[in-house]
Amino acid sequence: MSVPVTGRASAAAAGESTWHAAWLPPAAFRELGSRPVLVHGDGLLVDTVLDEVSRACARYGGRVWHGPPWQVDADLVLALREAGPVPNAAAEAARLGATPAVNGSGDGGLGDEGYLLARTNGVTVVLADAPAGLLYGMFHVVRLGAAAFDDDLPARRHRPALDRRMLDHWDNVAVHPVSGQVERGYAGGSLFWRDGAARREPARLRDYARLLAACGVNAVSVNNVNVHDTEALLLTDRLGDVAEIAEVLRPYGIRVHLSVTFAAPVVLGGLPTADPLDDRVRAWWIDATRRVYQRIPDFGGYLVKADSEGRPGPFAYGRDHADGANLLAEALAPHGGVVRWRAFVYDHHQDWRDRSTDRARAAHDHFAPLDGRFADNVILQVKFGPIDFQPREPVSPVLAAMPATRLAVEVQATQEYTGQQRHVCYLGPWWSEVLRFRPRGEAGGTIADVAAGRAGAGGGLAAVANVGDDPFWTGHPLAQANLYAFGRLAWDPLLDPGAILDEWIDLTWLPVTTGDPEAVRRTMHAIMDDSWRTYERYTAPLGVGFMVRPGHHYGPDVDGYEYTPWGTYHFADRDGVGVDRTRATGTGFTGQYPPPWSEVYESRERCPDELLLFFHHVPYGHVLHSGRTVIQHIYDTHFAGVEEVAAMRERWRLLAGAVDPAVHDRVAERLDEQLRSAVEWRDQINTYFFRKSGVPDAHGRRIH
Ligand code: GCV
Repeated sequence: MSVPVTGRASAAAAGESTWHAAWLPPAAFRELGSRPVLVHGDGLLVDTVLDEVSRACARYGGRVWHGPPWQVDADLVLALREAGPVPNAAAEAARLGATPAVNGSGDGGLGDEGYLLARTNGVTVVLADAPAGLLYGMFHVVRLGAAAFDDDLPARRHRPALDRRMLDHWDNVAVHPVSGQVERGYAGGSLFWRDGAARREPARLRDYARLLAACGVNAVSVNNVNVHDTEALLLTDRLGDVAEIAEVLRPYGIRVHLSVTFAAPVVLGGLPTADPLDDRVRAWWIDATRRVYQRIPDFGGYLVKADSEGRPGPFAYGRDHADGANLLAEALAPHGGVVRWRAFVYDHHQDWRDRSTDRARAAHDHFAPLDGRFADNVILQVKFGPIDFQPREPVSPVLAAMPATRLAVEVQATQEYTGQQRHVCYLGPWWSEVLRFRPRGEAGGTIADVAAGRAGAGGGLAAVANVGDDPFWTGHPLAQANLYAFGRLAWDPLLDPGAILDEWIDLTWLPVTTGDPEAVRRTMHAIMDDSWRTYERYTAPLGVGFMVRPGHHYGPDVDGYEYTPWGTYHFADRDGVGVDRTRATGTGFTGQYPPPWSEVYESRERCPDELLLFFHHVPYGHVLHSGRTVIQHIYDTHFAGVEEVAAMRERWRLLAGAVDPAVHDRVAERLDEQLRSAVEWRDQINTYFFRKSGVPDAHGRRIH
C-alpha cells in the first residue's frame, strides 16, 4: 500500500489521559518527528515503530514511508536487514556492510534485540535483524534528539549486556487486608488490577509498556510473589486476564510472567499433595502449563517464592529447592519458558536469644550446595544483598557461589527501605556499585557478568517495580528516575549512573516544557546525584540496617526488630554496636565469601567503613578509616544528612515556575515530609546511641 502513513494523535496530546508522560512527552520525539523517515520491514514490533514515528510526524511535520512507492531521500531509515534492499542508497550501502563507518563498528550479529546505529552520507540509519532491535534503535534515536542527525555520530553496534531485564510487580488482584492492592507499593493502586478484578485500561498499560521499552525492560511479572487465593487463580480460571495484559504489552516487546504458588496442585487442582516427586503433581503442572501456552504463546514463565515468609514450598515434603524448581521447569521446558525461583529463603521464626542464627547466612546455606542440580531453564533469582534490600549491605555471597546455575540479580525499585517514594533516593549509584562489584577480587568478573551468564544464558536483572496508577507513575515524580535507571543498567550495567540521570532529565524535562533547562538540570543533579548516600547518612549507620518501624518499614525504630522472630540486626549495648559475623568469633558469615572478601570482611581493620557494623561488633570508640570514631561518625552523618535534605528542599523551592506546577507541588510536599522524617531519624538515632554510650558529641550539638 502506498504511503505516507498518518499517525493518530497520542491520547496524552489530545488531553485525554490523566497521567503524566514521564520520560516520553510528545516533545521528546520532535527531532525524529520533523523529518522524512523510512521504515522498512514488517512485523508486530515494526508496526509499533511505524505507529510511534507516524504519531511524531503528524505532530511535528515529518513524513513516514513504509512500502512502495518509496520516497528515497529520508533523513532517518529504520530497516530490518532481512527485509531486503532498502530504497535509499546510503542505507542500502550500510545494510550491505559497504559503508566504512559501519564496517568499523564491528557489525557482527545484532541478535534479537540489537541494532546498528550510524550516520552515513547524510542519513541516520538504524539496522536490526529482528523487530525488537528496530524498536530499541528508534528509542535510541529519540534519546539522542538532534545529536542523532549529527554527521559525526559514531557508527556503533548496540546489544543489551543482559538478555533478561524484568520488573516484578508485587500487585495483588484482590486488596489484601495487610499488604493492600500493591504490596510495598507507594504509587497508588495497581496498573493491572483493582478490587479483585482486572482493570482493563489498555491505554494506560500501553503507555506503561512504551516507557518500559524506551528504557530497555523486556519482561514483567504481573502479580505479587506472595500469591494469595484470588491470585492463585491467574494460572487457571483467571488466565484470560493475564492473556489480555500480554496482548497490550506484546507490541512493545514485553513478555509476561506469572507468580505462582507452589501449592497450586492442591489449592487449584484438588490433589492431596504438591510433592514435587509425585507423578500426579508433575502431570498437573504439565497440563496447567500447556493451557497457559495455548492462551499466551510467548508467555515468559513462572516466578516462585517458596518456603519463604510462610509461603508453601518443597520443604513440606522433605524435598529441596532443586526438586521444587525442576518440577516447574519440566512443565515449562517444551514451551521455551523459564522458572524464576527466588533464593529469598530464611527462618522468620528466630529466637533472638540464639546468637548462632544469622539471617544473612540463610540463602547461601540453602542454595549453594544445590549448584549444578537445577534444570537448564531454572533461573535462581537472588536478592543483591544477603538480608533484604537495605540501603547498605554487602553483595550476596550466593552470587559468587553457584557457577553452574543461571543466576538473576534482584534489586528493589519500590523504595520499601529507602524512603517509600516520600524521600528522594536515586538508586542508580547503589545498583551500579553492586553490578560492578567483583566478588573474586580485581582479577575476577563482576556481578553484571554473573547476571549475563555464559553466552547470554544468565538470569539478568530484575527489579521490584515502583509503579502504580499514580498520575506521576511512581508517587514521587523523581522516583521515575529509578525506573528509568533500572532499565538502562539492565541493558548496559557499565553505564555511569550520572549519565543515566542526564538522559532521564533530557527526556523528561524538555527545554520546551521548562522555563530554564540549565537550572532544571543543575538542580536535579544537585538533589539527586548523592541522594542515596544522604539517605544512608540520616538512617541506619555503617551497614547495620533494619532500624525501621516493624511492619510498614517507614521511619526509625532502633530496637523495632531487635527482639523479634525476624532477626536481630544491631546488638547495641553500652560498650559497642554491630553484628559479629566473623569466622573467628561470630556467625561465620564471612566464610561464605571467596577470597579476597572473606579476608577483607573478616578483618576489622580492612573491612570498608560503610559495612563495618554489618560484619563486626565494635566499641563506640573504634576509629574508622575516616579517622573518626564510630560514635562520632553516627552523630556527624546524622547531622549532615538532615542539612543535606534541607538544602535539597531549598533548591527545589527555587525551581518554582520553571517546571510544571503539578510536579513542583508534588515534589515540594514530599520534600517537606523527607525533612520531617530525616529530623526524626537523626534525633532518634543520635539520642539512642548517646544514651547507650554516654559519649557526648565532640561538637556539642543538641542531642536529646
Ligand atoms: C513480597 C520483604 C518484604 C515483603 C516481601 C519480601 C519478598 O520481606 O517486606 O513484603 O514480600 O521481602 O521479597 O518476598
